[in-house]
Amino acid sequence: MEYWNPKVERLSAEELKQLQERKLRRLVENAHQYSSFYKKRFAAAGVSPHDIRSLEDIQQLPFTHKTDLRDTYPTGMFSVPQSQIVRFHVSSGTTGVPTVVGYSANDIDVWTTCLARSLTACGLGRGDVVQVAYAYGLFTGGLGLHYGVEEIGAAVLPVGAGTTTRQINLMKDLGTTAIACTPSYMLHIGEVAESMNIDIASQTRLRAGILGAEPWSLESRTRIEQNLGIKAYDIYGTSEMSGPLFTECSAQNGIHAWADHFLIEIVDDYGGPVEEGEKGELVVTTLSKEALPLIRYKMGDITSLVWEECECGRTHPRIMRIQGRVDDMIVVRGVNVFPSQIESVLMQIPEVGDHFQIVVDRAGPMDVMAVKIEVTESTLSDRVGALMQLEERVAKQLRDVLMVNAKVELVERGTLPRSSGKSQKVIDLRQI
Ligand code: DLL
Repeated sequence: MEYWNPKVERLSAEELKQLQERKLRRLVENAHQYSSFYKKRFAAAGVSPHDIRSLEDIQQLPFTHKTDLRDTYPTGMFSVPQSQIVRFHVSSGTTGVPTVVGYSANDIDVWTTCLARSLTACGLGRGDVVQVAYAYGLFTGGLGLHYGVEEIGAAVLPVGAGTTTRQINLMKDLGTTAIACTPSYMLHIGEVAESMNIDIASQTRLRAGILGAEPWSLESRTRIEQNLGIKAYDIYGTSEMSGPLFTECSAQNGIHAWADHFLIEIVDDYGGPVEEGEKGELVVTTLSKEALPLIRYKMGDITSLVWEECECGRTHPRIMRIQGRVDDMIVVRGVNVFPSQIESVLMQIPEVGDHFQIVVDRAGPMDVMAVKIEVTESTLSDRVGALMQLEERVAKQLRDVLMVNAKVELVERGTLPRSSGKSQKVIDLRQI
């Protein structure tokens, strides 16, 4: 079993918690001293740095949110002078004001170290060729992974997002052994390779996918692994935390969250702690970030956390597969529906292709939900009766899980939009 830093990756839970406690106290003192934003926040909540002695005391601190970053756009939450900033990343701002993340030189080092540990846990190292197919630029995926791959001494192939045919040719010609991209783009690369008569499993050296930046189900993972003959590792991170940071290890049973740099809490709808292993919202406190420290930042992602030692020997807590976002939830006729539930059902049905889209609209006072699914040409050329049976079967399986009716529409493979980045699975026409 290979580790990047065996000593740190195998500290006991007790040692890690002590380290977190020390770093938390320092973080809160610094934030109070150097950040006018946090100083005001602490005052409004009636809490002073002296109140924070133990890890449990974190519950006295107020939460922070994406809206805080937007309200203080562009750099109002930064805690260091401009002269210490060595890089910016900026979110796309599709839902309003963009969020700007600044990095000190040390922030970049910590980010790269975390990724070096993670990529090593995915079995990568010297001799590997890692194709980075996340977008380079303001998005954190491309540059983040780029430096992580260089750190472990592997060769980086910085293709960036898109140019799918070229991705496949380069993968073949340069002997790519791992690719980093979104799971939906991985599926798309698979289908384009097929149309080029290239069998990724037998005609390339690809053996690992470092896939994340969007929710994906275990069933999608199985499809990707079987179709492409690779191991598909989940990678998690957000621009506010730095970018992509944590991955699964060879056990593929949860994402190792490096606890010496990040303190993760899972909270319920009311902000209270949940029991270990219970589902809730992920809340992050950055223990090492200098330029933009986050204290109890509500990430919006739904998951659970376990502290048990992993079979790989790493002791840091694991974030279990992200189930969706609190703001992803669609309410259809009063019933809460998560796109990830739909994906899970669809990906278990062999006739259903890899791409689907959920369209929610209003018919008079009623919400209606349609699920468009791609099927192969050979399925579409089946008898009308057989097609109707398939639609009914899918609709029934969806209803059993969602408790609400969905109209199922079969469409030809290649009809639904493809993305080289995060895919948009839900179109909610009620909001337009
Ligand atoms: O997506 C950073 C990243 C780049 C992660 C490359 C992984 C790989 P943001 O654009 O800020 O940052 O989006 C962060 O994406 O809050 C989740 O909702 C979602 N997300 C990221 N990774 C996963 C994952 C990057 N493995 C938001 N599973 C997060 C599910 C994920 N959702």
